[in-house]
Amino acid sequence: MAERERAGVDEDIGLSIDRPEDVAAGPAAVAWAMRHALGAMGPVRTARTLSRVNQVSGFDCPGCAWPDPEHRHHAEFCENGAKAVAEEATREQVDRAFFERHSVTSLCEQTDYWLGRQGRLTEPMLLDADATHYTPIAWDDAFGLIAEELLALQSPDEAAFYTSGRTSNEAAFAYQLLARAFGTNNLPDCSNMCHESSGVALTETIGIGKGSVSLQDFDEAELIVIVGQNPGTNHPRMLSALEQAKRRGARIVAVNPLPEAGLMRFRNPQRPSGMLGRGTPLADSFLQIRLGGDLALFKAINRRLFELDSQRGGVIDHQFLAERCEGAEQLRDELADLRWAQVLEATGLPREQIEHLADQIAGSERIIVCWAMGLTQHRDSVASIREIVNTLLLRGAIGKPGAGACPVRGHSNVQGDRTMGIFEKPTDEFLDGLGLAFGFAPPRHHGHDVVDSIQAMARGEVKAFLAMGGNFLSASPDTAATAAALRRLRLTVHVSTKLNRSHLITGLRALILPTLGRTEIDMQASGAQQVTVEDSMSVVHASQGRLKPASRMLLSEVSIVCRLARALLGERHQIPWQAFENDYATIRERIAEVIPGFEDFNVRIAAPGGFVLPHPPRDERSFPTATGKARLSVNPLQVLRVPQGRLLLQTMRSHDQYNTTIYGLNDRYRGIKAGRRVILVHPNDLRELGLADGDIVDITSEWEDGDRMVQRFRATSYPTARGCAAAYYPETNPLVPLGARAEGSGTPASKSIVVRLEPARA
Ligand SMILES: Nc1nc2c(c(=O)[nH]1)N[C@H]1C(S)=C(S)[C@@H](COP(=O)(O)OP(=O)(O)OC[C@H]3O[C@@H](n4cnc5c(=O)[nH]c(N)nc54)[C@H](O)[C@@H]3O)O[C@H]1N2
Ligand SMILES: Nc1nc2c(c(=O)[nH]1)N[C@H]1C(S)=C(S)[C@@H](COP(=O)(O)OP(=O)(O)OC[C@H]3O[C@@H](n4cnc5c(=O)[nH]c(N)nc54)[C@H](O)[C@@H]3O)O[C@H]1N2
Ligand SMILES: [Mo]
Repeated sequence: MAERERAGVDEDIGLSIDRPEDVAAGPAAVAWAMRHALGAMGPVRTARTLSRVNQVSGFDCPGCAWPDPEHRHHAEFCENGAKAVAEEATREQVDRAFFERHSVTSLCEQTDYWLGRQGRLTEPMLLDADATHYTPIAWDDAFGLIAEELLALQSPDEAAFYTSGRTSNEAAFAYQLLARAFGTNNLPDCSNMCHESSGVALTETIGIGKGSVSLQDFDEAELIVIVGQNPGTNHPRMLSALEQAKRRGARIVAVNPLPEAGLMRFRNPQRPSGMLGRGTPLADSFLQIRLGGDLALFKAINRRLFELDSQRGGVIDHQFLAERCEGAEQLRDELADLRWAQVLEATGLPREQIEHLADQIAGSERIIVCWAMGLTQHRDSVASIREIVNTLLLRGAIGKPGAGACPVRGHSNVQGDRTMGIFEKPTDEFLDGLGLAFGFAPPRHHGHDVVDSIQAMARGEVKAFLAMGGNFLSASPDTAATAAALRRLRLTVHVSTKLNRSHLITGLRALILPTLGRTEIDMQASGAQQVTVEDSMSVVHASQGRLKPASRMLLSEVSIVCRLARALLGERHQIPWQAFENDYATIRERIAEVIPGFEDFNVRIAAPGGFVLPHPPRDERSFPTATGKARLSVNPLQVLRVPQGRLLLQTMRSHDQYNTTIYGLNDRYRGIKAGRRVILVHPNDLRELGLADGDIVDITSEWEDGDRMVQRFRATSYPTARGCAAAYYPETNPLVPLGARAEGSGTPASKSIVVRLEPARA
């Protein structure tokens, strides 16, 4: 056991591969959820916790951003939600004695799985310059130290303030206010690595960077196309919505290089019949596309929509295009030049399959297209998403019931954090509002996103790094380059619930500031506090923790921000930090003042289920672009060519992880047990490369600035698309070059990395 948990050596001890499953959820999922929960929390805490997930008076599940249905089941959570809750509500503790026992160097030897299992952080800790161990520090001393370091910088832009997507609206609003009052827009966030491409593409085309559907639309859709998403693992509650849609007669199409179990069949654990039988088949058709082939696919579909329309009419919504959109003629002209040879090369799909999907789209009035990381983390992500918007606009499938664009977000409040101003490129409107409300002049020049921050650290231009949650080192691309950049800093600060690798690869001095999780009671001067979050469908609702905090020394995220602000800014601004900390309703009052759509915020979150933010395309088919029209766009196709003997690698999640948090070593639906160092390759590709299933290989990525390598992965024969491989993140992040980014959004292209495989060196 001890051997397996050491970094890099878990690959061949106990690792086993079975046939992938073709059905998701069902009784096994419930059993797994309970096993995780009981193991971490014990029976009483398990019952108390799981009965509160996503209930009207409980806390928002920290798992994913899928919305809550209006009619909630008694247990409105899923296997992976239960794991997320258990991870936070665990009774294990990482206290001062733990840090006395383990030096930072010895902790570096441990796997992410081991680090996560050690339990909750309990008190503030300092790693001083040249120290070997973290030692306790009082809260006020910690804030004093950060203030001293930040005030010693030559410019506020020498600091960067990262945010992960679990942070509540209240904490996020206060945090961006702190950064801007200090004087910088360096607010990189996990969105930069996640749905940034969606935000950019949607803002350019429909004028707002958020999805246009609500959960009710799933009840009315005729056709649901799921592109680049693995909901069985990452958004399990979405399967219930899909199953319901399916029973009503909706057709579901999956576009994915992998035959993911959750897309194929589903057994609903919340219905008695779901515990028996083979489950409901979900996808009616499965297009096993090559990595990065989606732009070509949707271009071909759009071309066919124009062709069908000229043949028989009634396919293109001409009235909608004439009244509300622009750019349709240019699109038609450009698509006329599209060559099938290129489309087939890029997608690897048979022409009939593409035409069949186009025909389904042409024949359905109410169409939803859903997507996630399979679409956003490629060089041409923004172009691909714009092309999907073209499809929807051509069919008039936006701003009407049962239709629209559905980027399914990841972190439970990643969308809300952006709404609150966690953004390195704020609009002038937002800054005007902020300046007016708080009587200061916010900085106007744009800040660094994630990759820009790393590059600025490497150049010595950013010297201090603060993180509100997350695991910046392990989530970012190019692990070695990111580690080297972080090590150059004067100070790294992490507000965290659990230990992770970012606490170990630090600047000259480092602080860990432990915080309350969403499940816990947040008691302040005015009483127990609520916070709010926004889901993937723009619904804002309250969340209130019910568990006793893991330690008496924890502060809430809001308290940490407010106390740091007072230490850092003193009387420089008239921002009522003390009042904010005492009563979060006062923060919501100011949010209502600054951010459109939050009028009467405190009143409206009292309503069960919360309220929906305005979304002009969804609500009234109006498009807040510069011209007031929705924009069809021309997106040139440049097929990504993979040299002979190389594969295109995607880095993805297993069923037993939450981003960089590893819950366990199994990926049940894909048949992988007791190990994560695997690379999934098509059997014919393995053969052509002269490799066999079970061979241990080193993986090398090839990029213009040189090679990068990770060692000792088990080559595994798997039914993925030809020429494409898959392996888990974060183990393979060292392969993703900092320079490999999506055009237009800057998102790391972590799902299309050119690699070669070689038998592992002994
Ligand atoms: N349990 C659990 N839940 C989570 C998370 C977690 O780690 N664990 N993470 C959360 C977060 S932050 C996010 S962003 C979401 C992520 O949710 P997903 O996007 O579902 O996550 P990934 O595992 O990255 O899966 C990407 C999917 O896209 C497919 N894909 C990859 N490349 C392509 C391509 O080029 N074209 C097409 N059509 N498909 C492609 C892959 O085969 C895979 O099925 O989940 C959230 N929910
Ligand atoms: N190669 C590759 N890289 C990727 C991706 C990929 O698919 N492939 N996906 C990208 C995506 S989509 C995302 S969103 C990022 C994720 O990037 P991050 O959001 O930075 O990473 P997480 O692993 O979600 O962060 C986990 C840590 O958050 C802390 N935490 C948990 N809950 C709380 C809380 O309530 N408050 C606070 N303050 N801290 C908390 C814990 O200490 C835990 O260790 O990774 C990106 N990186
Ligand atoms: Mo994400």
